Amino acid sequence: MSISASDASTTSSRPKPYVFEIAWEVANKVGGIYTVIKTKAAITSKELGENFCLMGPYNTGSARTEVEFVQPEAGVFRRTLDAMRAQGAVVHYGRWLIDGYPKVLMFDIAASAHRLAEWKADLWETTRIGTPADDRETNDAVLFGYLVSWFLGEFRNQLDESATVLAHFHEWLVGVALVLLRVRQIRVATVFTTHATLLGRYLCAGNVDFYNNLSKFDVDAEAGQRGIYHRYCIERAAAHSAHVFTTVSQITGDEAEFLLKRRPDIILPNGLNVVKFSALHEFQNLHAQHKEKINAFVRGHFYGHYDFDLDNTLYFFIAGRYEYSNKGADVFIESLARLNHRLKAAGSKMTVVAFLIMPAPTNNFNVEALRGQAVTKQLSDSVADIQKAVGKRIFEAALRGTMPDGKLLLSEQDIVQLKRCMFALQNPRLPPVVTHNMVDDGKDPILNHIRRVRLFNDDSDRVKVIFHPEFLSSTNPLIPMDYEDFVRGCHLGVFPSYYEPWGYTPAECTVLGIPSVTSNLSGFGSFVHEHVEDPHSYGLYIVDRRFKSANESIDQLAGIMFDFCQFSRRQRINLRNRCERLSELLDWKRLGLYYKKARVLALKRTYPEVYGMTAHHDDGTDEEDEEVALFKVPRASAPASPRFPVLHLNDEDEDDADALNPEAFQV
Ligand code: G6P
Ligand code: 1S3
Repeated sequence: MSISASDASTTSSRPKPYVFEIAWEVANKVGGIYTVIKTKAAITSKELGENFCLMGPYNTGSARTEVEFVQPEAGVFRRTLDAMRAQGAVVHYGRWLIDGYPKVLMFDIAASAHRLAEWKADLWETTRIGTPADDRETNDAVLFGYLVSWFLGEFRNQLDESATVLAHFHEWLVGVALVLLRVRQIRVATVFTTHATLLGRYLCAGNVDFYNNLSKFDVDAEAGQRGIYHRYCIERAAAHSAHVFTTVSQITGDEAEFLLKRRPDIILPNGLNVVKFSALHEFQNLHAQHKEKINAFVRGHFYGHYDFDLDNTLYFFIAGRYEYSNKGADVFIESLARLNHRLKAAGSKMTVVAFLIMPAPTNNFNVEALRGQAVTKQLSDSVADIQKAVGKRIFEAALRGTMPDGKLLLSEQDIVQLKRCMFALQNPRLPPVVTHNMVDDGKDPILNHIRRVRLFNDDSDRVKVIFHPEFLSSTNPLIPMDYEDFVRGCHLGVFPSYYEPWGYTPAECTVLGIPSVTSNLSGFGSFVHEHVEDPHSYGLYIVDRRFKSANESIDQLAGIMFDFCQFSRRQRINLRNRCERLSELLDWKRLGLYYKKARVLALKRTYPEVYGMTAHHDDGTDEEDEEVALFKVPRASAPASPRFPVLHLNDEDEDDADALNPEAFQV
């Protein structure tokens, strides 16, 4: 079976619905939901055209730079906005400047703040969801919810009966509007996607054996103890009110079933907007180019201790929201310590520089980190000057027909200048493990872990660590690179998450052709396990954090990294080629079909007279479930097989099957 065009949300006989997608992260980068919305916009715009519109809060600087605000043309959008504006609501309309150029509506929460008490009272009266006075985030969620439901109610009124409208809500923060639509019986089909559950995130971060106790939690009590009962109520009400409830992975689906008490109707895996190069060597060249930029940073950072060979150095990294244990930073650091020990014991010539990129409160860059870059730059500038002077001397001598005397090429002044630079490069202190001054250095979990395992960047260490507590950007004075370029320049992304509904970071590595480690507790890891026959052969390693003890998982990860260090350059190049080939699996062109399915189901449940009734099977599944494709990518190096008609992975590159023995890194 394959995903077929027949499950599109519209056929020629059905009207094209108006589709709204609502999220806090529309034109507002906070985390992974921004990536979902932004990367998916192109295919959804292509499918729905002018009937597609995104909605988010207008409370960020980013909206002002990402959105081109205009007045809507005459029509239903204009009429709805006019009606709302006449009553004092401030709603901005425009186009989000991303692929697909979608319509966007941004609701000014602050401009309606005077109605907070009135709306909170109404929420209590109509839904019995009580919200405390001092929770700013919830207050904003209520204001936004009332504005969005107001808009959708008005929009519906402006249309004639035969028109259909669907609203797709992402995460609890925008859930209030969904609940209100149902309470007010406004005829709009609704989909709710939870990208993580509130309780799941809190419980996991708190040292709980989460997955073995999922069915046993007293959810109300747990939410109450954490002071999030009201938020939990909004989330649970939205999940239950939606015509179609979805999560981003099976593992979060299980979590939702126990914590929100509703099983998702459909799983919507997260995709990416995959841009393929016409020739494979192009992305390999990019790796080399960007690695050179990381090399430049490393030379500076390790000044005075730069006694390792960059040709035998590998760059590993973890990146993401700073959730120390949820994102697996704890397991990563512990495994690095074991890797260090194993590399030393094996007398390895390889050096690993491990980056941790997770934003935390800081007071800017630390002097030591800046000094390293400054003295290295000074040396490089001086060498460039001397080079010019020496060149001139050689030229002059040759012009006069004499061979330049090698000993006289460097003037006394050059030698003094060089010596001054070299003295400045002496560094009695070890290279810093963190690039910034942390606001709470003594309590920072990553720093404390680094201290505990004593990974202090000693000369004898084969594993060096650099904690960069700020997201990367090309304007950064230390590592002037955007995140994507940094990933391209690295060798291995390491994301051994404990709580990770999806996990974009390893998926992004795959699309960029960089091998990575994920865990079987991440939605992405489970997705790969289900759809790829031998993920290791594609440079996608899955650490078992579900059925192994923490100690065993750490050992497993240290083993994966150790084996990776044994690869030759040729093998790494092959692995990158294979990895990049998997990107097709993650393309929205494929995964966007699950979104269509969710919409079809919601439309059928809301407008059965237009879209037909849904047949419910005895096992609770709907007829649409049959249309979902089951495809499996064969093990790398096997020829493309007719058994897998959906995904065609041809071995048409220069991949040398024998050069890479997957058994070499079997764990
Ligand atoms: C790319 C480039 C090669 C380069 C290699 C380095 O494949 O095309 O020219 O030698 O990267 O790979 P490495 O894994 O050693 O960083
Ligand atoms: C969530 O963001 P997070 O990093 O807080 O949503 C992302 C998009 O669905 C998902 O990739 C991630 O696992 C979740 O945790």
